[in-house]
Amino acid sequence: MTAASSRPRPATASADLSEYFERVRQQGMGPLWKAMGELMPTTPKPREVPYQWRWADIRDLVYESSKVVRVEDAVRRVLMLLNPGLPPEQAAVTQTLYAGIQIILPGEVAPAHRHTPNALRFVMEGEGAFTTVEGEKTILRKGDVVTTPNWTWHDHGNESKGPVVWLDALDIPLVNALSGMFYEDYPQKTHPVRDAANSSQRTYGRALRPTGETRASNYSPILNYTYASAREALESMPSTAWSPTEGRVIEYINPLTGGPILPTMDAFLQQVDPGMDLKACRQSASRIVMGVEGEGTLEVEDQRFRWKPFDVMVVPAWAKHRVVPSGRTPAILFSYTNAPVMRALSLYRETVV
Ligand code: GTQ
Repeated sequence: MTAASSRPRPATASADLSEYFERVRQQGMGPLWKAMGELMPTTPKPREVPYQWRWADIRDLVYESSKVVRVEDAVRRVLMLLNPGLPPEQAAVTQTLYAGIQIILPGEVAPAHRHTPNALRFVMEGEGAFTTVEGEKTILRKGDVVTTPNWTWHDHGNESKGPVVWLDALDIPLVNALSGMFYEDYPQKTHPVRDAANSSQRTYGRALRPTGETRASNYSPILNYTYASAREALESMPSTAWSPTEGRVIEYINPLTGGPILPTMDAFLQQVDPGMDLKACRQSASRIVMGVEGEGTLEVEDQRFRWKPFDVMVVPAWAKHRVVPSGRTPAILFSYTNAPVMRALSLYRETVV
């Protein structure tokens, strides 16, 4: 007997292991060697796909929702933007992010509740709705960005004469992936207004803060970042501060830390002037982009999304992308990403392509 013949026979590629794999599977196990390539690709392979929802289509269906369901029954009258690459029950626009379009009619109140997901809102249409968060009320104007951090009471209402529509950006799929979801209804329809309207904007939104303030929470103390101030910052940004990949871009920051507006999501307003020729890049964060003014093309890998105001688009994690403006006025875009989470876990990378 040779030494070689006493060793177990090595499995060859051609050996039929299906009966073995079946017994492995029945015992709740699996062979890593069959899964390795899928589990550990050399670069991120997200399941979300590049996608575009056109405002013209969103708008019709969202307005129709206000006829088919009452806000008291819906709690939030929202159409979710569901990425076709992901299971619809995850409510996911990317693997970690959520996007929805909410409509609130004159006289309506979306009842008070709180939950562990963080939320950001970008007002798309109408003027004069309000959001109250932890006792501070703010009146919403087009383009305003409003924060609703983890576990803060919030209700929305509309005391104006017309419908108001906004984008809801939340981290629902991330929170559910981590089994961190908690939710509570407030016992009344609205919760009490304690502070003066927009007090947080006036206190913290001017490079000032209360003396002795030592709080540095991981979310911004500012409830409403007005569109007028964000647009002004873009317009006045010195050219030395422009980005080769994004043009003029400002981040909505937490003034207490200089960091992102919320611990799980950052948010940006971008201006790409006519003729700006940007470089494409990849980022390991996934990004939701919404056109706000002007028009252009968002290139994502080999797709070209021609966009108009309030179209919503998905840039999957690590997808090569860039904005190409068209027309004679600047292209303005709002976007949000999951980069704060990626950075906190040392998973964030970016590269110019
Ligand atoms: O306005 O509180 O789109 O709780 C999804 C969940 C909006 C909200 C959404 C929410 C809200």
